[in-house]
Amino acid sequence: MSNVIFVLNGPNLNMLGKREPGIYGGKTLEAIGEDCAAEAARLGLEVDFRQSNHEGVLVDWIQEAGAVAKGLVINPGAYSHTSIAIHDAIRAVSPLPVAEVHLSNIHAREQFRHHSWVSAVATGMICGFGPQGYIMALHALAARP
Ligand code: CA2
Repeated sequence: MSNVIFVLNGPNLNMLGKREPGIYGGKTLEAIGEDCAAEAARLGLEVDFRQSNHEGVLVDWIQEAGAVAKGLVINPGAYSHTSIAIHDAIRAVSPLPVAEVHLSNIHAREQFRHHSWVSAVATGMICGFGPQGYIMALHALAARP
């Protein structure tokens, strides 16, 4: 069994730490990736940490995760609220464990962020804890058989 966890990040998350620190905090996505790699090593895992602004690329990577990974952490960004393609891709890699992560508490924000098409097909969802959510997600996946 693979010990690789794919950590996928959707649109605009490459801007983290560069704009809107009031909502998303001051940490860059690169720093979050480094923290994930360090925590994964402590858990005996490896992370493959990626970001794309393109829905189809994320679909390709979800399919790749289904073929090679132990689990998937995904922050689908705004595609959470719109993408049936990402919903279908996650469904198609079942029973791969999938942790959906959002930095912000999407339920405490605008109405249009309250619904995620990903949540119904994810194993579980963590939101509102900032970058710590990624670490929590790694622990959740590491604890699965
Ligand atoms: O809270 C999250 O992690 C989100 O997935 C972030 C998405 C947003 O559309 C979701 O509703 C919730 C947006 C990511 C955009 O990140 C930026 C970072 C800095 C500057 C501008 C955008």
